[in-house]
Amino acid sequence: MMNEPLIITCAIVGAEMTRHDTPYLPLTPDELAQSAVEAVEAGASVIHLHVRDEEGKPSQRIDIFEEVTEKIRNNCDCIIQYSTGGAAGTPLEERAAPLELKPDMASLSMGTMNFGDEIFENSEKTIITLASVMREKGIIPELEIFDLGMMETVGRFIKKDLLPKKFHTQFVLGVPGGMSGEAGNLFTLTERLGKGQSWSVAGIGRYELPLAAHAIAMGGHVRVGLEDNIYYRKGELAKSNAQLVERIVRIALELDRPLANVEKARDLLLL
Ligand code: KMH
Ligand code: ZN
Repeated sequence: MMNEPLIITCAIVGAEMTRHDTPYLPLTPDELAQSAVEAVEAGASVIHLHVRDEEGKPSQRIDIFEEVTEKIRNNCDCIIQYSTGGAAGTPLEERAAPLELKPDMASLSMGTMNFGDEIFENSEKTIITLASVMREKGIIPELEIFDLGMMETVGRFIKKDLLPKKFHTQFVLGVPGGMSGEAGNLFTLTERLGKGQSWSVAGIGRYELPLAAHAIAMGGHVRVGLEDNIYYRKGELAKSNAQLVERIVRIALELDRPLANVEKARDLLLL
């Protein structure tokens, strides 16, 4: 719906970026929590969370997820969505580990793909294992779609009752190995969705801003953040996650999309 409140998800760190790429990347539990809280204060209602270990490396350690979650919860209300993607190559048991903490939501990638020069493995067994742990623990999955074929997998899995009939999708476009972030690809993907399914788009790198603008105009939702894009504009690094969220808020308000507060976002995402 064109005037439906806009859910902004902020992907605050991811697994790929380093301090060599940008000095503004939050890494420690305190930095991650502060960056999440700032993003929520700027207008985000969902935090897509990866964490890093003491060396700044991507990690799926439960204790770090727990610490960051507690620090975020102590300072703001938001939907916390754990990554089960981890970094390319993270073993399945590690990817699933933080689900023990029963976050509100978790990401669920819907197929194997090249991810730059690595392989992001999401075999049927991997997807089914993660989906069934989420179902068992009452965690809402966000279906991460990087390529058109992954939409077909969603359909097949729903038929087999491996996924809920009503679901929320994140189209992640622009990963080398997946669909690129041209607007036409977003149109193609959204046409495949049935009525009433909610969707959001995360454009990687230079695709982040134009895809966000398209999604706002089309009635979808938006993900931004340093996981996906470290630049505010060409040649100028974003100084924070909040700065990226603030721009989306300004565009949304100009396009008459009110912002979803956390309660509304919970409602829309069926939490
Ligand atoms: N880091 C990527 C290999 C997710 O969070 O679920 C996978 C990813 C997806 O970021
Ligand atoms: Zn992620």
